[in-house]
Amino acid sequence: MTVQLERPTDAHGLIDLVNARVPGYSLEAPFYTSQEFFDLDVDAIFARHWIFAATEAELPEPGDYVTVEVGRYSVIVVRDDDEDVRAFHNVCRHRGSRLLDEPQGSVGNLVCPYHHWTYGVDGRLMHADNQPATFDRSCFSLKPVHVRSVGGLVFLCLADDPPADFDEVAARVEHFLTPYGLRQAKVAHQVDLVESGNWKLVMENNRECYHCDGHPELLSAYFPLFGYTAEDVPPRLRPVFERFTKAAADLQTACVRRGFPVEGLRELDTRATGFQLSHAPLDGAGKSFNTDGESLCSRLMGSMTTDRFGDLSIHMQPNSWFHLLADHTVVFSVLPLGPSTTFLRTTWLVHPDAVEGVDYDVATLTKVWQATNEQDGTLVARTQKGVTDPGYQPGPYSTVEGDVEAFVNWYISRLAAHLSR
Ligand code: 3BY
Ligand code: FES
Repeated sequence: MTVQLERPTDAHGLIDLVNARVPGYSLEAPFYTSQEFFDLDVDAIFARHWIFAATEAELPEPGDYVTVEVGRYSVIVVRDDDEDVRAFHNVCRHRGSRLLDEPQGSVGNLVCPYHHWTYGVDGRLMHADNQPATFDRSCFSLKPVHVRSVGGLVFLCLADDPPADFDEVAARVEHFLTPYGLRQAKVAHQVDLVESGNWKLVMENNRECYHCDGHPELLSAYFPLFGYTAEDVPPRLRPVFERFTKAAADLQTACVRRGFPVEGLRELDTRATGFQLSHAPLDGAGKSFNTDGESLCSRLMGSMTTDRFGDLSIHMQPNSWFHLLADHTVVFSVLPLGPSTTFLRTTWLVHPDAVEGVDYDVATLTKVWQATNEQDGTLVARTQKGVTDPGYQPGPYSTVEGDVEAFVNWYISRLAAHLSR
């Protein structure tokens, strides 16, 4: 007898809510609060698109690994003996046991704790006890997950057929990353936060500086003009805009002198791998995310030849953003844990020869973004409470929330494409 599997019905009206989305307004509450949308987000967004998972700096030696939890998926990202980065489902090919429990570590081989099937770090099954003569080990390698390093930033894609535009995006972005030497960088510090909000609220909050008054530490170095055009700048920010204009001209000169590209890229909602890249000056001394804009690490990144090279920022859909400075880089990855809980990992990278306590101090290096993350976490938690309240009604975006809207447009278009398959 053949069992006929039915297509799942849309019992919760997800399709209607996606189709009814009003452009220019925040999303209806269920997008942020319901288990059904959480499950859809994992299936349609996180399991289908390229997501930022880790940095190569977290895997300096063969056998070094991190595990990445994405909804029901667990993925092992590991450096193999040829020093390539590989990714595998964290599932034994025998009877399915989870292989690795730790978020990071180092292994010679991957040994299943249950019946000790043993895999190489290239995923090949090397040993399994008590098998019949007909057993073919080559048929039971770990299931691979697509993985790509873009200048030292490691992305994975759980789909069988990943979005094909990633190669083009990777090539365009890598060109900017090369001088920062991220493939050789070292991790100076890493902080994990569990935020009390839906992952989209975390991303939306990152995509605007409308709220940047809430970030006093960040504002000592960061010009709060993200998303503004000259016409949007309110009177209170005019002096800031004047400083910015002068610093931007200096940065352009520094780029031209070094043959560094000066153009920005903004393709946030026009492609499967939505992304944006912009290079902006910093305030004060203009060097780093420090209280006065001064350097935080005396050893510069990669092949940097000036300590004053602004902030090369990259924002990617669905789950990451990056700030590359002359003296360090800070990277952020967002992973959904539940409808109202989200994992935010922040990693600070420095030159591999930078010495802690000599060239940099971890507390000082991380102060601005630790404070900013805490402040953002509070804003996200407040918003989660608000969107869960029956009194919530979607509200309109301001003129300086264009990247929030681009994120939501991208998200809705990806859900719509997934649901119409
Ligand atoms: O980290 C960022 O890129 C964003 C931009 C504006 C607010 N936040 C600082
Ligand atoms: Fe892994 Fe049996 S489930 S060896």
